[in-house]
Amino acid sequence: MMLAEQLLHALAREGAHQIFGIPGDFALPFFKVIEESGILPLRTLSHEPGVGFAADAAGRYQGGLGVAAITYGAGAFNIVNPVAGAYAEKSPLVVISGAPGRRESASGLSLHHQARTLGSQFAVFREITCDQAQLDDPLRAPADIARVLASCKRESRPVYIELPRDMVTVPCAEVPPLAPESDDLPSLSACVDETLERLAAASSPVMLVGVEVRRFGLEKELGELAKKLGIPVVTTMMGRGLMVDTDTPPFGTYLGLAGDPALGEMVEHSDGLFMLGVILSDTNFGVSARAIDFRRAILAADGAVSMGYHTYAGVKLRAYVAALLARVADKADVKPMARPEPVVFSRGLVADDTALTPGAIAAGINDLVARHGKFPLACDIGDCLFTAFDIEQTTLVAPGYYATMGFGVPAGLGLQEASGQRPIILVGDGAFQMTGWELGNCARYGWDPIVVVLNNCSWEMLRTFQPESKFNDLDDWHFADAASSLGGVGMRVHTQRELAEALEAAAVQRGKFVLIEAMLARGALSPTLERFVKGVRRLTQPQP
Ligand code: TPW
Ligand code: MG
Repeated sequence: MMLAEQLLHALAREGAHQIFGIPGDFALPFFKVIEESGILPLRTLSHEPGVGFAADAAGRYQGGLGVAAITYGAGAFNIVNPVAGAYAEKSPLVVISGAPGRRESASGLSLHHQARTLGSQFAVFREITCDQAQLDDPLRAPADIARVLASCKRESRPVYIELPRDMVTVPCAEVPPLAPESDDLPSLSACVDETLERLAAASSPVMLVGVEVRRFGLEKELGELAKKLGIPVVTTMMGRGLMVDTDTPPFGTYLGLAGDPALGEMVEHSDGLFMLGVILSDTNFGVSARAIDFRRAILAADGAVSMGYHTYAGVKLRAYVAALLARVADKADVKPMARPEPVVFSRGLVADDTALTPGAIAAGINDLVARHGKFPLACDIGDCLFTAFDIEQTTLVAPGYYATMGFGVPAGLGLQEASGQRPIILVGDGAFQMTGWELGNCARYGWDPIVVVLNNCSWEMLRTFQPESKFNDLDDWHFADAASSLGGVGMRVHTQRELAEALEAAAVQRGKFVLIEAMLARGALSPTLERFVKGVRRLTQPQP
């Protein structure tokens, strides 16, 4: 079998379900094999950032592997930002770049798409991926592929594979099975003992879950663990959408001053904060009303568990959770914890001529969900992300930490491809200007997302920080008018009545994307962004 086929079989075996890509001459031979072998379906998009975001979202959703295939230089450098985001947010993304063949590389000529040296690209990707391989030797390739895919899954971070175009069809042996993860058993057992002691001693433990829980496929297990321990579950901002389909759905999302006050209090006053797969980022903890004392908390993330002043190194989340579950099984003396009131979401959008606000959009979507069931959500950065916290918890992909614009639309396409479910995409006008065009690819693949563009003709989030700058004013692009030429349906709405009607029309219109351009006044912020801005001001302004 040829090298490219072995690579594709290994990807499929390790949890990839499709490849997003854009070819180029250095990648054409590989794309030919992708298409003709049929091992994994190929979904081409229009711009490499879209490819990266869609593949990232598919990997995030599936908890398997997202795959992005691009060409050397121009294609690869275009995908740097999404790969950096996947690194920061721990998304298992495999980047496969075409490259010049060995003879061309040795010709002494500068090759097209070459930046500085032929190795510049490899050096750039070394910085933003957790493992790399150059498949320039068919004898070494199987072991290199196995190592890189194992790293991707173990660390849940992107990896980089460079495939010279003359290596695609060379004969190559099968990629060996990935080595099983080794767990340091003595320390695991001590770690589990101490965890359970600390939780038992706490009077108000809270389980706070973050992105690694989905990446390592542990939502069901943690639901079970929470039930057995009788501990309430809350997600971080980035973990929003986790565990919604378990028996113990989270009570809500911890957003500090920007979120539900009762929930914030519960997390900040907990004497047994049990954090699983949580990234200690400013977006997760930056606007706390009261500094969380992390030394009194337990943090399991990044392949280690820390509590108090010490760390159990080499304790992987999956092994840790499994060991906890096994140990708690024979502990019948856990007392059920008092549970906070669930967060109430606004519903019942009044269909009248009131001008739209982000809060009304959330209410309209909650009504839609009540009538038609849940939709997975893909979100961009901007007030659309804060609006998502006023929508009932559902699967969510969003750049909650790295905060790159342009994620929402292509991520929504990746989410539909991976989940088979129709998503709702929430995106601001500024972000839509970046990657909204990718909707033109929906028709080809039968994707039909409902896209709500929050159009305030503004980089509004930036305006909240610096109101005096006129450069935050954007023009009115009338996005709904472009929908039909991209193969979809567009509706521009100004009032609550028009929004309610448009959402209902979108729900019954299947087979085409529906773009609802929701016109908002500048300064009309979501309740969560309003609280967030106040919270940031409170924390950054000197106290009198
Ligand atoms: C790739 C910086 C963060 S939020 C924002 C900018 C420019 C404005 C977003 O405008 P939009 O949404 O989409 O209309 P809204 O609700 O604020 O009006 N470049 C990239 N990523 C980021 N985060 C920025 C710039 C930014
Ligand atoms: Mg805007």
